[in-house]
Amino acid sequence: EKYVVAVVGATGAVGNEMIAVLEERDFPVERLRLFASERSEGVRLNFKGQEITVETLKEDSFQGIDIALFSAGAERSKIWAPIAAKSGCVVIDNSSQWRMDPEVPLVVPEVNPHDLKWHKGIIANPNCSTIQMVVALKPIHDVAKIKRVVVTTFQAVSGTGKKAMDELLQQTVALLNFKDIEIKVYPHQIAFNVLPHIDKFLENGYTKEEMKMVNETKKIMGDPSIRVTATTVRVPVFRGHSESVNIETEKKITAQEVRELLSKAPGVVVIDNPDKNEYPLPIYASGRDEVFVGRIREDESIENGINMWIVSDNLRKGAALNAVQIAEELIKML
Ligand code: A2P
Ligand code: 11C
Repeated sequence: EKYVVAVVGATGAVGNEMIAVLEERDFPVERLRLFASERSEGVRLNFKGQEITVETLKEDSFQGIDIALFSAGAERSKIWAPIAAKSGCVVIDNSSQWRMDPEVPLVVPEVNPHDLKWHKGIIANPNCSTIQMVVALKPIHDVAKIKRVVVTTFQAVSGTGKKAMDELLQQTVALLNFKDIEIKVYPHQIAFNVLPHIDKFLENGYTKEEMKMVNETKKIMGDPSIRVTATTVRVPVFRGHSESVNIETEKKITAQEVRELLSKAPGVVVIDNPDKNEYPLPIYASGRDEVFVGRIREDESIENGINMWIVSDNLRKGAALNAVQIAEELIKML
C-alpha cells in the first residue's frame, strides 16, 4: 500500500531533510505534496527525480492526504495541525506546540512506540536534544533505573533553522576578512563564540529549551519520577548536537556494562576508544542516522553514577528521521 504524504515547511532546514529521508528510506509514497509560506509559492523541489511545486496552505489542503509531516514552527502547527487532523490526516508535528498536551503522544520509536496506539490525529516529534538523549538513556533506565540526569548541551545552529546557518557562515567569512558582522538571529555574535542561551528565558531562570529537556524526557520515558536538570548552549557548529550527560541510577551499573548495553541498543553506536582519540564528534555524526555515544565512565563522586557524551545529527534523528520513523511505525499499525 502507498500513501499520500505532505511536508509542511518543506523549504526549511528540517523540511528539506524530511523530503530526503522519505526518499532514502523508500517510504511508500503514492504522492508527495509540499507546503511552505507565500514566499515560496511556485518553488520546485526534487523528490525521486520529480519536480514538485510548493503550495501554500488552505482550509481544504489536507483532503486526501494520509500523513502530514509538519515543521513550519509552533504557530503554524497550532493553527493547521487540528485542521489537518479533522480532514482525516495523521499529523506528525515537529514543533513544540503539542508535545506536552496529554491528548498527544510524544514518541521516539526506539523508546515508546506503544504510545502511538492512543493518538487522536496528532503525534508530536520531540525536541532534537531530548530525542538523542532518551535513545541512549532508555536501555540504561530499563536495567538500572535512572534517578537523576544532569545534562549540558552543545547545540548546532541548524536547530534554529536556515537563517541561523546563513548567519554563522556570514559572520565567519566577515570576521576572517576583517569586516563588520551583522547580528540578526541570536542576541550575540555566534561565530567564534558560545551562547548559554537557547530559546526564551522563563521565570525560573531556565530557558524553554532547558525545560523541554526536563519535561519531554519524563513524558517519553513514561516516568515522571526521573529528575532532570539541563543547561543548553549554542555553539558555532552547523549540524549535530553534542551533550555531556551525567546520570545517577538506583542500581549500580559499570561503565563497561553501559558500553555493552548501548552497543546492542537500537539506533545507537558506541565510539569509545580514548587511547586512539576516538569519541563521537558532530562533524562525523552530521548526515548520519545514529545516536553516537562515547566517553562512558563512572562518576567517581557518587555511588551509582555514569558520565557520557552523546552526539547526533539534530536534523536527522533529532527531527526529520524520527518523524519518518514514526510514520513507518504508524503504517505498520494500520
Ligand atoms: P518559507 O521558506 O516559505 O518561509 P526554518 O525552520 O528552516 O526557518 O523553516 C521554516 C519552514 O516553515 C519553511 O519551510 C517556511 O517556509 C515554513 N513556513 C513559514 N511560515 C509558513 C506558513 N505561514 N505556512 C506554511 N509554511 C510556513
Ligand atoms: C534548537 N532544539 O536546537 C532547538 C530546535 O522545540 O523543536 C528545535 C526546537 C523545538 O534550537
